[in-house]
Formats: sequence, structure tokens, C-alpha cells
Amino acid sequence: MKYIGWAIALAAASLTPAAAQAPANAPSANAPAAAQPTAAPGDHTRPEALPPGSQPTPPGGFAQNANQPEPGTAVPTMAPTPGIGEPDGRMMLQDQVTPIGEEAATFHDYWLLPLCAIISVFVLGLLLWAMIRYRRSANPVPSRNSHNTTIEVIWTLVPVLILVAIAIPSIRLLRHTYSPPPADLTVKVTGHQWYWSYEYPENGVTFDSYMLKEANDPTRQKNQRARTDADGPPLLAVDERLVIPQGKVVKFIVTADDVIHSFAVPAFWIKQDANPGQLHEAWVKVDRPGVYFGQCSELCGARHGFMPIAVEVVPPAQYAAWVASKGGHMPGAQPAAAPAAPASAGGTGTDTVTPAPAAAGTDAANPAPAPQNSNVANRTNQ
Ligand SMILES: [Cu+2]
Repeated sequence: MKYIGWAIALAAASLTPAAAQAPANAPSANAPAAAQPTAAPGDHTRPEALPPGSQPTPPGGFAQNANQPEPGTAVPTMAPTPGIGEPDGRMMLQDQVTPIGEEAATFHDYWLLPLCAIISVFVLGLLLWAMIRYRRSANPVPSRNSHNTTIEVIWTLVPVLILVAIAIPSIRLLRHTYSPPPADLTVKVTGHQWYWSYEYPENGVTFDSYMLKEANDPTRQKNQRARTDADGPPLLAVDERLVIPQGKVVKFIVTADDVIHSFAVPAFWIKQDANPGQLHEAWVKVDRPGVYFGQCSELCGARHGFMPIAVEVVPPAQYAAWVASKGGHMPGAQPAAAPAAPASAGGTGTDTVTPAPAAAGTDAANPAPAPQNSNVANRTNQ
């Protein structure tokens, strides 16, 4: 049996990300000699899945994100707060910053955990009492009792009541989780081997998010910047954070491109499987600005442990600035270059980006870009 245990332990160790990365890194040592842009055997990162303009994934390394803003135009990123939204060695749950997280943590900390502790202590006490009180040396003649109606009713009813006491707050929490308020913003989250991509359909922003490697990591490519403390802890910092506005209801639509991943951010109480071909939902409303870290939580391949998630919650005005820095636009607003388009392009492209006010203007004059633009300008100034 001991050898079987060791065999299982060895097999498990070979599945850990640190061990699994070793063969993936091996081809990078040969990269200068081979100098092939194609993916190494076993490297399942597909170059065609990258956004246009991205560089192909180097063997054994992460692709550099072409959407990274220019140094001059980048919006300053927030430094994480130690102990908030990241592991800090504590035994209990991370501080929760969403309504669902707060409700769930309260349920866990003040109801489930004490209840489990009381039941465990009570059962242990019963066992010890029965072992000592009814030991053979003190009871040479065994009892021949086989039924006691009173105690049978008690040990049936009490567990039922305990289960009901757990089920009521538990089902209430599930109801709150799956009946979200109307979303202010929707973000599509797609898991890939081994990075995340985020899409903001209402803002016209799409980008990939890769883990930042350490400065002394030999597998780090020259054009990849190294992690700093301002980015976050090792193995959790990313080059492009998922940015969401503070105090807004954000709906995540979670899916995957290749295998099953899991989008998990402990401080948000989110752990949502990302399945290829399926759309799952999760939602958050975070009132506290900050940086919150998570990880893929479904064993998804060799570099499963190297596809972290970093969510930056910023005030709405800063969110709008971030969207602009990514070349996107706020809902209802048009991209900055759009007002010039009708004059030069003859109005051909205006219909595709016409927001709601166009419906009011269609009756009077269909191709009327000027009033639309003035409406948009007014709303953007508000
Ligand atoms: Cu994954």
C-alpha cells in the first residue's frame, strides 16, 4: 500500500504546473538554433487565435500582447493593496467586496462553520462518553435494549431541523446569485490555453491578458516586460488587467476557446467554469476601488498555473479614460474619429455606429449625422 501511495503522489507531482512547465520550456533552449516561428510540439497556443498585429507565440513562451498601450498613452494602473484581493497567508476567506461575496462569507463564517464545529464537538463527545460509560469492564452483562422511541424521534428530527436551517439561507444565497440586477456593463471572458481574453462589446474593446514573468525568468522574451510589485504578486500579475467601473453591475459572460477553464476571483466569490461552446454568467458590483486577483481554477493543461486573472476596479470617470486609451468608446458615444467620417466617406459608415438618438431622427431626415453627433457630444460631456 505504501508504494501505491508513493506512486499516486509522484503522478500528482508530475501534474503540478511547476513540473509540467519544464518540458514546455525545454524547446526554448533550442529556439535560437531552430529560429522557427511555429509552435513547439506540445505548445497548443495557436497563433491564429491571437489578435491581428500580435506576434506569434514563441516556443515555450507567452505571446506579447499587441494591444498594450503605448507608454505615453497608458492610463496609470493602480497598485494592489496588501491583504486585499490577494492571498496574504490567512486561513479564512479573503475580504469580500461584492454583495454576493459578503452574503456568502457571512453565511459561511457565522452560520455554517460554527454549526459544523458544534456538531463535530457534540458527536466526538458522544463517542467518548459511549466508549467510557459503556466499556466492557464496567458492563459485564451487555444491555439487550434495541429500541427507544423517544431518542429515535430526536435523532431523526434534529438533523432534519439542522438541514432546514442550512437550506433556507443557502437557497436564498443561490437566488440572489442567479437573479442579478440589470447589468450596467457586460464583459465576455474567454479562457484559452493559457491566457484570458476580455471583450467589452458595449465599449468596442478587446484584448488578451497574459501573466507577467519575473525579471530573472530565463523563459521571458526580450520584448516582454517583467513583473514589478506595482503589478501584483508573482504568478498573479498580468500585463493587461480586466478593468471594470466601481459601483456598477458588471455581468461576465464566461466561455472557453479550447478546453475547460474556470474564471475564479476569490474576493468576488466567483468561480465559474469556462466551457467551450457554452456561455455561463456571473456578476459583480464592487464599491471599493482596488486590484483583485484570481486564477484559472480548472486543470486545463501544462500552464494551467500561469494564467492568472487581475481585475482593477476604478471610478467611472477613470474607467471612461481607460476605455478611451484602449481605442474604445463609452456606450452611446461614438469614437473620436467618427464625426469626420460622414464628410469624407459620404455617410456610408454612419449607420453601423448610430446610437439610440438616430431612431428619433430617422423620421425627419434619415442621413442626418450632424444632429446625432451633437447629441452624442452633449451626452459625453455630462
Ligand atoms: Cu485554464
